Amino acid sequence: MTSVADLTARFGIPGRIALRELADGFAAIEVTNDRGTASVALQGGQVLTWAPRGAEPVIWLSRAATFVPGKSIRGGVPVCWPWFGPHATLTDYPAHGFARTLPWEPIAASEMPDGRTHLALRLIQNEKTRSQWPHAAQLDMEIRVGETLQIDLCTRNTGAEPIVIGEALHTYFSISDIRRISMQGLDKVVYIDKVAGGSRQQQQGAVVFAGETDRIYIDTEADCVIDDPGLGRRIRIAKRGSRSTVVWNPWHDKAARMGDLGEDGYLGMVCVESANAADNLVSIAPQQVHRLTVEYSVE
Ligand code: TA6
Repeated sequence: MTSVADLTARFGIPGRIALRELADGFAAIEVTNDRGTASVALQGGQVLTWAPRGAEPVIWLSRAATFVPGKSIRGGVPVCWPWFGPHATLTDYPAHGFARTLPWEPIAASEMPDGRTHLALRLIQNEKTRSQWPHAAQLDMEIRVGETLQIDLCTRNTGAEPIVIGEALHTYFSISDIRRISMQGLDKVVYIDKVAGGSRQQQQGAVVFAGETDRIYIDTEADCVIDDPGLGRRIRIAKRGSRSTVVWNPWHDKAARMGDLGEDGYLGMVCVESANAADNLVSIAPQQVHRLTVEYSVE
């Protein structure tokens, strides 16, 4: 593991890009510019926080989140790759793949002419990941921090055979109260309802929340917009290269069993995940790159 001092020497810009140790063996990149602030954990390449300059945080991080190497962090933007959800056949493999619990290495950090900050990180794979997923692929992420947040997740097939992946940017958004928000963008879209035994339903109108919600909306490339009257704002979730949108809130009972979501933490968050899951797995030809892009903005 490269030291914070070495990383600071390579990527730090005083007062703008800093490397910080969040906990023993757990480092993060902290970005400040005139348009916004963000932080990214090297484990999982996981965005932890983002706020446009002068605005309330848009990305939610649990007050009970723990920073333990190898354990996923509750909140931010966990990267689900190279599968989404439970492994298709092997129940002892980690849910949502291994990308979010492994170290990533920073490969670039710079300030852009338009005032945003650009970061690039690469997943460091190892024998364990190759044993769990014996395919030749490279996973890079680009993050652009400003008054919007743009994340590109790039899978390059570096082998000679096609590969198939499931993936998601499993983003936790900060809201006033899950019982008071609604979300536009998925009207008439078919979804797999994981709270109703995986049955397939069709969305009617806006998505509203009155209990545990865990849905994979399929064959949709639409923007979603979270309407939050409590905070007097709308969060737009735009995406490219993603045909699934996952919507999740654990509600009270499941949250209480999770331990790292905080007392009533579920009330202040909603996951809207830009994904390729279920019917929408992605096949990548040899030497080709698949890019999943999201851009979050506040209206
Ligand atoms: O994206 C929704 C979901 O698959 C839920 O079923 C729930 O498991 C959630 O992800 C969180 O998963 P995690 O492994 O981070 O606790």
